[in-house]
Amino acid sequence: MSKFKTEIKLKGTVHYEVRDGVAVLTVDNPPVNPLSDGVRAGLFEGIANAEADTNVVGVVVTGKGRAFIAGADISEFGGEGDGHGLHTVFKNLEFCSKPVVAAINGLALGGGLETALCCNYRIASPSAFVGLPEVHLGLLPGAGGTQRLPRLTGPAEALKIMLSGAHVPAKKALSLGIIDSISENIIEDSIAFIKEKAANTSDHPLVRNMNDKVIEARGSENVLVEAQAMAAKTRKGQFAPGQIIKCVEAAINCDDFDEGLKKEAEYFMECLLHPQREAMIHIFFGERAASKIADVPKETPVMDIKKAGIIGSGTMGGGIAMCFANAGIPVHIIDQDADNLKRGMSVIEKNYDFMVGRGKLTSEQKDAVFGLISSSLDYKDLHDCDIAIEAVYENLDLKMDIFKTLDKHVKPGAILASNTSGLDIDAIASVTSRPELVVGTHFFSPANIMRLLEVVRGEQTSNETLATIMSVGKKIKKTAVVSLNAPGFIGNRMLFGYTAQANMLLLEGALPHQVDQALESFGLNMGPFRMMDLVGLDLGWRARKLGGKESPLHAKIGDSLCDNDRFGQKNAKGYYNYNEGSRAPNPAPENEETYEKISSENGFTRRDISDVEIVERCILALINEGADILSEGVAQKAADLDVVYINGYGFPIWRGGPMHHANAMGLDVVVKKLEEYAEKTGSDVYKPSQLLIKLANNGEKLGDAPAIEDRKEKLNFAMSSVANNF
Ligand code: 3H9
Repeated sequence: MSKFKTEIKLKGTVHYEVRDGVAVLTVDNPPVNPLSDGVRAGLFEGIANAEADTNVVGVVVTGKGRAFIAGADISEFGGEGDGHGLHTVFKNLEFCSKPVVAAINGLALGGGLETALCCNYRIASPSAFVGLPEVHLGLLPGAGGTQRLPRLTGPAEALKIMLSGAHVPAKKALSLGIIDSISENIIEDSIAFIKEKAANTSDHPLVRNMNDKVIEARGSENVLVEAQAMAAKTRKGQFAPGQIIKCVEAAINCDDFDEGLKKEAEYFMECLLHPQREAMIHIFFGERAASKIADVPKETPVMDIKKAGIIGSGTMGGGIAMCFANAGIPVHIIDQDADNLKRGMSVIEKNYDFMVGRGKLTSEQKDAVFGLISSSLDYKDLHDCDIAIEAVYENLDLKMDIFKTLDKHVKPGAILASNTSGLDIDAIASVTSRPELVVGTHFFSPANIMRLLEVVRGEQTSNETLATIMSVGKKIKKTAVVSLNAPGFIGNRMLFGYTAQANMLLLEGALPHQVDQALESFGLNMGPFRMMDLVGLDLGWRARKLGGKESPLHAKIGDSLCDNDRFGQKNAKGYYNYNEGSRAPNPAPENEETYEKISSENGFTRRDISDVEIVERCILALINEGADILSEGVAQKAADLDVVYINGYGFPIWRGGPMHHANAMGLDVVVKKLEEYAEKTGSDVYKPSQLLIKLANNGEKLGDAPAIEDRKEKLNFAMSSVANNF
């Protein structure tokens, strides 16, 4: 094999080899072969070489390793030039005078599938996946994908693929006409195939000329209307989906293929320049960076987790067990109560049955995955687990008792994890003989669905334990983010200020549905009052009653609703009313008397509050608390907070998370607005974080946590600025 020599250091390369009269171009840009500058240059030269070599009759394009090509190089977007040369490369590939087959050995995504669509033929290995996932990045397939895919699958299927961003398995891709065949022996078969084609025909198909399916869709609006409905439902607030639909409209209606390509390029550029693109790519890299811990070396050994144990068969325990089983890891659940355990196991089975009903699993797959979950009432049965995760309700004494018992029964060297949303991991670790193996794993409910996993690093948690948990997180398909051990960790601590402000707005004169609508229009999945109703208003109320504590100002209305037996969705009445079996909120005008009474008892004259004020006050509370979390070093970097908020709390991905949103607003503007609200409300919540002031003064942005010596104070659980609120 020979490598192209280039003078400037380019990223990635393409190996060129002639085998049996066929030029084999192998993209090599680990780990997933994006179309970086070196790959584009390599493809360009490779095609030119194949054209020039009279011994070559055809070309195979393939990828080295697990991917064919994972798309354009995302790190190049927003830099200088956007993938210079890609269109030229594709043109040369498409109009190569020798037939070309894409040997899709693995993932062919975005520009990767678009490469394959420029080839005359496509053969995939059985484990390959294809897809156009650009929508996840605020983009559209901008290298011909929106024009070529509809010509193969028909516009309706192409729109589904592009709007969902789904990875389509080879078998389905074959049935949709995206690929021509599947082969176990992909390189050899592709070489033989293209040789045979070169020998027997000069008429090699080009996707651009396959017009039947787009012409068939002409004159009917149905396909586009359905796509718009799908986008409105699944991608609320996003810019790219509408652009994708406009591209497919062009594919359907333009007689000239190149005219459609021109429109695609125009709509692509609008996406590229749109702030949503920057926000979504920030999250793409933020999610990947979150799993890398600055002071844990890359080469830290990772333990082999072959079996997991779960303590507690409630909603959380069951959901966590499903995550492990879904990843093929056997899991044993224990509970102290036989009825609870029976109920828990039957809920898990029902969840799997539901998936079978929806066609997401076959019954054989269900049997296999459910078969990985065993259960019993005895701690001793956890003896051979490599990790035991406690998932009982939030009570420090109870958790400490459980950890003492786990320490006795679970084999030495195994990790002991607590699924806590805010309790002190160091206190829990202190009762064991292995504090270095104790870690917090805060899953979000429903744990089998929600992607976020907050990993809580105790004072003594070892690097090996952390590295193992981050790797397990990836295996069970979670986005793991590390938090230091501090009250509320990252997510719930930020949430605290946000919901407290929503409650203050209620005291000052807003109504729950107004606050919810304003924040949902901003892009949140669910407004704070709907969320509080879902979680249950009685949790804090009960804790305060037990502790004989008075309601803090922001909790007075919620506590009063609880005094009147309004606990939220669980008993069909809270800030809203609910019909039996429905989660849809209905207005509760009967609450208004309570709001007025409590406002006036606490010296508030209720006033009209604008939607702008609602959004600013709630989101600024998030941002300001986030900046404190960062300045204390609880999170490693601002992007971690964004990843937490998007994956665990329904913050819109297209705004890039609260900290990215702050950077986009400009930190000087953020500080000014905080000062205005501090003055207007008299609340400390809006006293700008020192970190924000410093960064704003220096014209900088929120990024990595400050160096330890610059942090506000040496962190410990009790000293953290919000310790008293939890
Ligand atoms: C596009 O194609 C636009 C065109 O239509 C038009 C252009 C004009 N570029 O996720 P992982 C890195 S837009 C650069 O941990 P996995 C990633 O950052 C693109 N880098 O592995 C990570 O780096 P690090 C359309 C990329 O196995 C490493 O590779 N394509 C790219 O869990 C491993 O990634 C997409 O949207 C890239 N395209 O998942 C696909 N892809 O190790 C985006 C990955 O330093 N990629 N990296 O942290 C993915 O969805 C997943 O990475 C993939 C592998 C499924 C491929």
